[in-house]
Amino acid sequence: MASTDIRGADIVMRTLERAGHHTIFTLSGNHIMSLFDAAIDTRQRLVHTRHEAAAVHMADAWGRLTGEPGIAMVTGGPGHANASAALMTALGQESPLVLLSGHTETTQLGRGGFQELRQADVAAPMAKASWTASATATLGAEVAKAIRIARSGRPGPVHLSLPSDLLDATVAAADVVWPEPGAFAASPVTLNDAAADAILGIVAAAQRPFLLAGPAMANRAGRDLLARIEDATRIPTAIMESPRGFNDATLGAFADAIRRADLIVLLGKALDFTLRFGEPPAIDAACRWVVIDPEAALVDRAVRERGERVAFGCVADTRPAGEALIRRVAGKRVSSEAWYAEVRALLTDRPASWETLASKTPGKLHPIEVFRALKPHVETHPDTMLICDGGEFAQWGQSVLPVVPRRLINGVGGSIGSSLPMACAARVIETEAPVFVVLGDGTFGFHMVEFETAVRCNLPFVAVVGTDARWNAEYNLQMRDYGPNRTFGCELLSTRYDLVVTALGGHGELVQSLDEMPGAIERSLASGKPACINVMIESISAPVVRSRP
Ligand SMILES: Cc1ncc(C[n+]2csc(CCOP(=O)(O)OP(=O)(O)O)c2C)c(N)n1
Ligand SMILES: [Mg+2]
Repeated sequence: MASTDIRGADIVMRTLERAGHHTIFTLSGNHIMSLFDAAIDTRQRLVHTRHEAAAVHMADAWGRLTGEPGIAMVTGGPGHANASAALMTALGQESPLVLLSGHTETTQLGRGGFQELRQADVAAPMAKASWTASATATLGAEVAKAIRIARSGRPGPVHLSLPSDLLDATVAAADVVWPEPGAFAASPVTLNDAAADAILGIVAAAQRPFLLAGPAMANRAGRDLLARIEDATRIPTAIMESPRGFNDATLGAFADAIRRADLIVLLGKALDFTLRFGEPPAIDAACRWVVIDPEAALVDRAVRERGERVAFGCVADTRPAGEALIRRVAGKRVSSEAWYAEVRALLTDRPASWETLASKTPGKLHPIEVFRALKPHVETHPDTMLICDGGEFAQWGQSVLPVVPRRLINGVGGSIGSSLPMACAARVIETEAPVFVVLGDGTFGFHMVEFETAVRCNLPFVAVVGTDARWNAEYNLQMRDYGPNRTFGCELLSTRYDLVVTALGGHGELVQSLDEMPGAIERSLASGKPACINVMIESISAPVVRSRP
């Protein structure tokens, strides 16, 4: 090897470094050991996990919290298949990430190569783009392209497979196609002044406009932008990021607000099942729509669904479009203060009867009691991270705990189980403020061994598990749809998850009465370790809020 030659794996690592990516969530495997070797010579931090899906969930959390694509790196075949499962959550939550998967050598393709799999095809339906690199010299350019696509338009996951022979091969340094700095950057599509003025004119003509944003806005920058849109226009806004749609416990009596709207502005929010496809009676048949979306296909879809009710549709990226609306409204009043106040009251509405809810079962807490105890700790620090995951228990959390700017939920993809890996990534990003996870006992099982990752990498967080010994969300579906005599296959054990965490080197607490909660939280935070507070709870269905009569 001439001294001016460079190995494919080094091209990949140096490219990530050039792009400012210094943290990689990974799990080792034959096809990517050259990348591990190359990482030694760069400033890359490898956070290595216990399951490839966990690595992708960590990259997903990174993408949502930083706005920059998280990087996951896994081996080929089964490693890639494990990892791919987690892409759906990132796709649903519009989270930018790049999954780099090792891959059978190109010389073995079609010959029954080791762990040979059509990897790009596996990931394709769950990614914005998915392909296999084709040459060593252009590996850097391909990585840059993956990063650029992940951040462009509607953010999301991108997959790139890296055949191991291309990573091992060397090429003359002069032949390497290094990406220009601009190759990593997205080119935002802005909303022009004429379009912004037209939209504001339509809003001004409406009596009860309502602006809805999608998951990509469920972060500090997005929430800040929506608050500024509300200040400037007085159009009420909401982020729809839950598969429960109108019944998202965070949004209070949302169903009663949206039903009254005569104009809905979709700012990067897909018209989909969460909006009941915009159909009556959930939404007024006469309601008009404005659709601003980064993807032409989604504007077209909305027009197909709502026909001539779509008063205006255009392709633009969400954030620049929001900024354009603020700039162009320039102090003019386009929405009524009374309607704004009415919607805000509905969204923050919680039944008065909740104040007196309490456990009726000795040895168990009502979910609301758990979150009342946790609430002051979530509110203490302005940078607190809160991650909610699972079925009924977490829904109580989402309705009682404040929507802190850095809150993650599993999201529109409707998958449970990502929260423990996400807490690890959250702690990599945030070294001071508390990181809390609230999750069900069934959900806890998906990735509980990531507590070992958290202990090993010194990533403390506090996970509050509601143990009702049941997949309660599904049990509730059985009760509703098939009747109390037809519940089946949803029972679990009251497992000592706190002892599991202790065995993995973390801090464990068992809580069976309300008075044990404050001490358990305080000791968990003070332990400085990844902690699990295992709370025995009554099995209670999730709250659904409707406005009071
Ligand atoms: C990956 C995945 N598998 C299964 C489901 C279906 N599912 C949704 S909620 C739920 C039950 C969750 O149980 P648990 O975490 O114990 O919370 P609980 O409802 O009991 O509070 C299940 C099985 C899902 N959404 N995602
Ligand atoms: Mg449960």
